[in-house]
Amino acid sequence: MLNNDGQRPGTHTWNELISQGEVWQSVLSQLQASPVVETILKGSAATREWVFVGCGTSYYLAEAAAHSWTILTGMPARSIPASEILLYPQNIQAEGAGVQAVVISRSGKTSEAVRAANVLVGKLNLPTIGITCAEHSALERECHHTILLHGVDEQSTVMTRSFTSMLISLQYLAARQAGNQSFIDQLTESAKHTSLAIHKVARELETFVASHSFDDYIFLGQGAWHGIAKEGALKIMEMSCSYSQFFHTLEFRHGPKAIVSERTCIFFFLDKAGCEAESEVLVEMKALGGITVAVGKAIGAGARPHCDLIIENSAKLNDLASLASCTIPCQLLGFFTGVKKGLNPDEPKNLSRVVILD
Ligand code: F1P
Repeated sequence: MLNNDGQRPGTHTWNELISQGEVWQSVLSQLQASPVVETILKGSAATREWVFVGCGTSYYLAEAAAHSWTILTGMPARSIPASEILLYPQNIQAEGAGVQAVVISRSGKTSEAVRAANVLVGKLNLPTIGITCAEHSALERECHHTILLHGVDEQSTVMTRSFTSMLISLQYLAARQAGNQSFIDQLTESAKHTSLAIHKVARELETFVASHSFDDYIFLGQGAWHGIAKEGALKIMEMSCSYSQFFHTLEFRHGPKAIVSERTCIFFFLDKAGCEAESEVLVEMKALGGITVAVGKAIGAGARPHCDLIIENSAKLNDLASLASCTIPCQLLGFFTGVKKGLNPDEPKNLSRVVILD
């Protein structure tokens, strides 16, 4: 079936999604040669706390970036939806020196993100960095410095490679702040590994979607992976108009597991620190009849027999360097589910590429 421009449904989204490994390699090269990155690093020597801000996918990115930042630098970091800064600026508690704001926006045009940057700079007098994939943006005009990623932006409404590229960019910045060249090397390795592995993962997800039908989707993650769980849930909603939710993995036992059935798809992001406790939840949910997907590197022998699908990251990489790649199976699940339902991921229902408010 072809859509009105003679292309298969989701062509733009597919091409952007499947290009992530190559694009990440280009992004890391851009960052290594970026004068803006050097200026930011020089200017943040006295920074004691980082605040990451965004909307939608970019807010979930902010959450994953904040966790990554604390793990890599040891500094406090938090994520805030842009709307909270607009509605409750007094709650940001950012008085005093040493707080650095980072506003994340693929388009650089989202009204709430641009307005939040204006409040951070003007009202709260905070040094504010932007990161975006679009040139000459309103966000860039509001921020003191802006990291602009070339060759990343999408034609599609749904964010895929822009999410993962801006995430690894912020992880790169954190690693540079911490003088952790080994982690930067791991990011480069993750990009190369993803280029080689992404088509195999795509085939596995296509087969999985073709052989199952679900009423609802659950994404479970702890720590930095909770932001990935939120993004996974959003991809399914955006690309396939399916009902999905996210929880901290261990929180799922405290009531929400009531919905688990044979028609519930449950994604578990298993990281080294939490895998033992998270795997116990996986075994329990399988026993309740749920269909379980394990994503990560720490899928232990105890969990494996209870997984309906396992997507394993490269054994050579540490967990955090694989954080972005954990998003890809969710993007693929949303894409193939949307196409299976006769939808066109390039034209998601009800959505606009950028939310512009009057
Ligand atoms: C943020 C956003 C996306 C969403 C849709 C509308 O965009 O809310 O998360 O998927 O594309 O815009 P941006 O501020 O990152 O451009």
